[in-house]
Amino acid sequence: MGRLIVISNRVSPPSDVGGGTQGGLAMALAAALREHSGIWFGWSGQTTETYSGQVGVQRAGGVTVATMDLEDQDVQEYYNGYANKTLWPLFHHRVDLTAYERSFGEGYARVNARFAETVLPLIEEEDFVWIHDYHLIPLAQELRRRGVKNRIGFFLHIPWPARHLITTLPRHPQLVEALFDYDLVGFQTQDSLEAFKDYVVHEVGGSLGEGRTLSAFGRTAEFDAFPIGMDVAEFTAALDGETAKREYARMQTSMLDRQMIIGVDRLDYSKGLEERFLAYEQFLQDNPDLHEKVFLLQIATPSREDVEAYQEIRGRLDGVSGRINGAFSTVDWVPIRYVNRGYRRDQLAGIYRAAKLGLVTPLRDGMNLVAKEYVAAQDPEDPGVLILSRFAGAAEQMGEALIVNPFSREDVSDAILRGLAMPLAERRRRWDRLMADLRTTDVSAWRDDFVRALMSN
Ligand code: GDG
Repeated sequence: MGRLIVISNRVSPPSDVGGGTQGGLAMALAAALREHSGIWFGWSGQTTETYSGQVGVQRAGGVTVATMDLEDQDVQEYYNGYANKTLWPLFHHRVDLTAYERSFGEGYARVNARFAETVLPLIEEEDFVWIHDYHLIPLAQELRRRGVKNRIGFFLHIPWPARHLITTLPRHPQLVEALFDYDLVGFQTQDSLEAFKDYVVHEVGGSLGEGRTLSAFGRTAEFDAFPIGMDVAEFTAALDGETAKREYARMQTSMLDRQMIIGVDRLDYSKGLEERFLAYEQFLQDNPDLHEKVFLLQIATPSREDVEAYQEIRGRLDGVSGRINGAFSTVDWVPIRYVNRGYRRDQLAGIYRAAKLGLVTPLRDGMNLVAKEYVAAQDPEDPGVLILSRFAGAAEQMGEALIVNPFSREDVSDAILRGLAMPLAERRRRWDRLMADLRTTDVSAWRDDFVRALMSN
């Protein structure tokens, strides 16, 4: 059997992941590669004055990691530009934040061609290639142009947008056509799969075929939903470790018998943090008797700080949290503990466990692994309650959470009240079902399902 070659924008050697602060994608890929011999290829995160095409190779945790550097201009146009100022906001339905500049599109095409050129000598005849996320949609097309005949799969970690929104993107048919150079394309949810089919059928005259197949642009490929899971075993082990226990005890001491509500997110406008703070303010207004009895700990790790929209949301969150704390705090109670730094994964595990409620309210999210981690961290005898946005991909699987509309302050405020008051028997019943599903649909199941489908033809 051929090797698995995973390609993503950035790579994170698996050995770093345990204590690191990587996002969901890195965690999932590290887990996927732990069991498959193969190569993980991507951008090193470094820039050079002129592109050299040199590959740095390193062995880490049983995986061969190969990286290349990019030029400053590449990072501006491809990464900060087309990926994070055009595709990310558009795919998260933020047309108002979506910037289209010709140079971004050119940079995106150029860097995808560079990825293809650089990885090409590493691909052997029997290998399977698995490409990840919106940064690299045209990569299969670039590899095919260079004669690659291997099976190539693609997984989109973020949502596929509704038809009328993707059509606001200049040259949208070219972007979609590039997906038909893959053998298999995976989305997080049925919702994304349906939106994609809607586009293919109604916008470019494509058709639905047998099983997973879709035909358009004179080609046929397979498309399906493969909801990503978390690494339950790794997380449970972290939870049993000294660090998690120490962090749990530290939180208990600092809580002073108050109930903690937890939010953990990359500081990103798609995560609905401002709306969450406002909903929590509504809850404080609606429930004066609960003042000093609860607090919200929001951990928001800075992200993509070179992009203006991220600087703006950070400024707004400072303002809103400061205003709420100014209005409601007492001498020994602050309603929002707002923290702009990352924590080790095992610390996070202990913090999640100490929280009575997990508040996960993105405005739109491919999956959202924090929702899953919160559930996995709970004490089976006395589990907390997950409040989950209907617009997170995770809501398709996690119906036993309290599902809310993150745009409605009343709805979220009511769910907080309901969660705090939920009887133990109901909490256990909901948690048991959520946890059983987390185990059967964990990250290994996700990887195996995708890789099996990619390898069979
Ligand atoms: C993309 C999609 C999809 C967060 N703060 C810290 C920290 N984290 C970890 C969490 C979790 C991960 O980052 C975040 O994953 P999410 O899934 O919530 O979100 P994205 O980063 O936006 O990921 C998303 C995912 O890809 C996978 O396909 O679910 O929809 O947007 O694991 O725990 N980790 C540590 N310290 C922190 O401070 N160690």
